[in-house]
Amino acid sequence: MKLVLAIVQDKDTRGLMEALVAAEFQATKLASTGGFLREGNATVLIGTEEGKVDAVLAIIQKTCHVREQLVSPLPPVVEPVDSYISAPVKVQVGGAVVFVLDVERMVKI
Ligand code: 2BA
Repeated sequence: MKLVLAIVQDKDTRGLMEALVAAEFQATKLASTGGFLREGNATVLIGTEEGKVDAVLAIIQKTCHVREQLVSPLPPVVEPVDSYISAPVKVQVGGAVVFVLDVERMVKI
């Protein structure tokens, strides 16, 4: 058995969860926060058989989109804050960051 752990943007979570349930996968959504943007995202856990991992990845790819986001860099420590004009920079976020893990044992109690 495998555990697919997908970090997705909030905007894509609903579509992803609906598509997973429609394809009869079991999934759990956890609220999470990205370390770089410090914004809410979602971590979706999907436990499934090894042979179905590619189907899960295909659903994630179909429902999670790449977006550009503007970030304002923090002012450097050495310069006075009022002399620093920060230009927002663009970063690309998503579609999804996915980890596929081996599951040693799954138990429902
Ligand atoms: P964040 O950490 O908020 O990162 C959002 C986006 O900012 C990233 O998109 C990436 O394009 C950019 N970014 C991150 N760190 C950066 C840096 N030091 N310099 C410049 N740009 C940077 P994604 O790569 O699509 O990642 C989306 C979210 O997935 C991340 O949100 C984080 O929550 C998670 N993530 C990504 N890689 C991870 C990893 N290796 N381990 C755990 N979580 C990860």
